[in-house]
Amino acid sequence: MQYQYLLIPIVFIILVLGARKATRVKAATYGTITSMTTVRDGFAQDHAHAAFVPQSAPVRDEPPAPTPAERGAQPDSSSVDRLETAMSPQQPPAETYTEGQAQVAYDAEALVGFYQKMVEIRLFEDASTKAFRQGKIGGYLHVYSGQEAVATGFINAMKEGDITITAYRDHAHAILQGADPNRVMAELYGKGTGIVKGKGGSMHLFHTEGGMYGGYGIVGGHIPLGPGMAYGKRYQGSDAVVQLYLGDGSIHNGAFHEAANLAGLWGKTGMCPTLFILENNQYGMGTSVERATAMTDLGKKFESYGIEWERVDGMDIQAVLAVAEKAQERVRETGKPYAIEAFSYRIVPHGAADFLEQYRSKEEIAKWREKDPIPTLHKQLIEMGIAEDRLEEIRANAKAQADAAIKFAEESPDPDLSELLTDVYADDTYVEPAG
Ligand SMILES: Cc1ncc(C[n+]2csc(CCOP(=O)(O)OP(=O)(O)O)c2C)c(N)n1
Ligand SMILES: [Mg+2]
Repeated sequence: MQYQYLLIPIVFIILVLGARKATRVKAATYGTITSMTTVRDGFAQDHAHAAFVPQSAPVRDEPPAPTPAERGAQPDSSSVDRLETAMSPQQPPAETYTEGQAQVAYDAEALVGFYQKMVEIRLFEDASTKAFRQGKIGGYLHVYSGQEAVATGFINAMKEGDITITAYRDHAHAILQGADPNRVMAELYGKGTGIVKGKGGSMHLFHTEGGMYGGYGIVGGHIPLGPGMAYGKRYQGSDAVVQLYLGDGSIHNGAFHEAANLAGLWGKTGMCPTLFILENNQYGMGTSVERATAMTDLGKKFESYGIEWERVDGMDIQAVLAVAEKAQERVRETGKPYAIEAFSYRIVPHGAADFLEQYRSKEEIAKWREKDPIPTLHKQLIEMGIAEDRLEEIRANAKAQADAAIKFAEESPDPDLSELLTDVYADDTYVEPAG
């Protein structure tokens, strides 16, 4: 009978162990969704999925593939293979534009200009990341480091009246389209001098004077706006082209499929001049392309909507420049949508608040860093005979520009309180609240 007293501690231990397990599953589930997780990415994913598996799931004959949790902390090894395949010589090299009269030839001087743009963006991003980590920038911050060649190459192909629209990794697009870096930085700081008066922050930049129509934080949410604007422009008799940037993570969103379907359809009558620029940087937060879709050839998804596409090495500015020029003019001429899958990589974590990257290996990051578009172009320019000193001066000027932007942002005033109720409705429809 004296054993009955042992029951109390035994029951207590069972309850504690059970509660600990439940907490881990719950934390892991939320971890996948928010990325604010201390649990391993793979562990989080498994439990998030497990939470939605119906109880009556059919029994499979074949043994299931090992889950990321079973693989331990090792990242998906196929991510390194993917890099090899994507960049292998079998990939069709980007063509040089030779159609019609327009020959795109980038001599060393022109390339120095593109080098300067990319360095300015990189150092702006470095400065903003530092300020974010010092707690000076609120909200959230996603930088474009590693992907500079994509926007630099495509925005170069724009003509007066053309438009871009992108997601939240948008600082480069605004600067490349002529926004003042000081005012872009002030926007990140939420200051009244920011390009949208401190009301948008990092993810919602707008610079319509240069044709930049956002800056959107909801993944996939901006995609339908692209074909809509393109249709609107053609309807008004304009020959403008809309560049619609989207990430590999957003292509699985329903909004993409509805928008691509309409774009293909409207394109049949030449009414949808949209250039889809799929920035395939291999990951949507911590989820690799392999773990997001069974059909990983992302460009092919456009085919189901009658949209032609091609792939470019998005780490190679010269390749992007050539493809962009050709694609932009093709879309302008035909009024039909066209898609480019730009294979690229962010050499930094998803957001400036992220430090631990358990979903990709150091080896993989190191391999992609070898493809970093800035040192790559630097090397090419030296080989073309550009003096090292000149490139160093460009770097020093870009650093000074980024430092000046930080100073401007820090010295700028907060938005005036009177701005609280402005820009909520279009001015001509605004009605004073009663009373
Ligand atoms: C509708 C929606 N779902 C989830 C998120 C959280 N989220 C923010 S970024 C991101 C990944 C998107 O990846 P991708 O489109 O590849 O863009 P990248 O960050 O690689 O530039 C997710 C899931 C969100 N912002 N909006
Ligand atoms: Mg991505």
